Amino acid sequence: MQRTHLSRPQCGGSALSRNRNHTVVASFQTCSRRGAIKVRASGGNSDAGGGGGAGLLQRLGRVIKEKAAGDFDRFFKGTSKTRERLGLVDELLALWSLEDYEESLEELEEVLISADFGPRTALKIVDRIRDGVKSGTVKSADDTRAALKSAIVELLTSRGAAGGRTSELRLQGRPAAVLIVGVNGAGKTTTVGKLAYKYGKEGAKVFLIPGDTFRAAAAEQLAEWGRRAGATLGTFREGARPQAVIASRACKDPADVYDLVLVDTAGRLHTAYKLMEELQLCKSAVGTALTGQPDETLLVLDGTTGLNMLNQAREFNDAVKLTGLILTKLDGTARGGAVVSVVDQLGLPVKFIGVGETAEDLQPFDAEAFAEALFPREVAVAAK
Ligand SMILES: Nc1nc2c(ncn2[C@@H]2O[C@H](COP(=O)(O)OP(=O)(O)OP(=O)(O)O)[C@@H](O)[C@H]2O)c(=O)[nH]1
Ligand SMILES: [Mg+2]
Repeated sequence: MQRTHLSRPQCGGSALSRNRNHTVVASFQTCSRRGAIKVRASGGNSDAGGGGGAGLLQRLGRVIKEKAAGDFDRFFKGTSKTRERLGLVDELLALWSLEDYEESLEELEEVLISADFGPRTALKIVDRIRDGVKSGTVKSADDTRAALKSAIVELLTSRGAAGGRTSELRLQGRPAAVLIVGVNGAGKTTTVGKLAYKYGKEGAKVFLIPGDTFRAAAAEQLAEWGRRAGATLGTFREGARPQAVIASRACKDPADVYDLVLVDTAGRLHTAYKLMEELQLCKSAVGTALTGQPDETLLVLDGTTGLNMLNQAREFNDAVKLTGLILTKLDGTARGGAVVSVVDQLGLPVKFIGVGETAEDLQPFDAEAFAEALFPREVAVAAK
């Protein structure tokens, strides 16, 4: 089937201008086989659902209140790369008509694929919208946008035994144990530190196991996080193997007094067989040192990675059977669309998102806020 590719560099550009209300207006110019169009969305003081459109800041404020998701501004920014590409969705919706919805859905599928959703997940989303059109629930561009968001929320919340709307960790053991895994530089140690801070603040006594014995600076980095979070750090001999460190007595002792044991591990390529085998030993060692399996085995994914995170998740899941994901660096030029694909295809829930480098920059994952951030109703910048 012949497909028409929409891409911003070929088809248009954006411009900012001021309207009579001194509101800065973002307008995107696009071309398509249906002719050139101009999608114009202005920020004002009236509600987004009305013609004038609420200012971006107002809308953000509303979502912050509704979701209490912390610093939504950074979360919003965090989907920037994906959102940049999804800007084309606005253009598509401006052209939406029931008569040629098939064409629009094909283009929508292309846009979703280009925004890192991956072909299978993009197809699934579009199929759900098509079902809505056929059953008469999706008639207009607004309905389509709503169906798009709810398809994404559904994919993010309904898959997997551990799915559901809560991002809380399931911590039942005493102490509960959480194993943190991921590729190099994904943000594992930082996330361990943030988790230690979060649970410490909630009253838990937290013990940190430095399972990264490769990098000389790794234990010191974890020790620094331990100081910040008020957590205790396990000790180890230089050159020790990580599984031995995890299983060692130094780490066993805490079982009596600590509520939560967080195990940091060294970064490893998901394709490095030997290192993945070692990770399996680390997981068994948690069982030996503490009580059975870790309560959670969490994969830390760098949010700027794009669809390659699906391969990473698949390999780590095969090796150590993950229970959830933590998506980091959403404050940067993240490509959040890919995570929808990971959740959809592996049935793993996103537990937390990282939105910065400080101890407090960890937020519970909120699927609805995420979908809202991907598809804001309009593109506008309120005047100062
Ligand atoms: N902006 C931003 N930076 C982050 C976030 N999480 C981690 N980082 C940064 O990413 C870099 C790598 O973080 P680490 O925690 O050391 O990553 P790691 O996975 O432990 O790395 P290795 O142990 O070397 O595999 C550091 O500079 C962190 O400050 C985040 O949510 N936002
Ligand atoms: Mg590390």
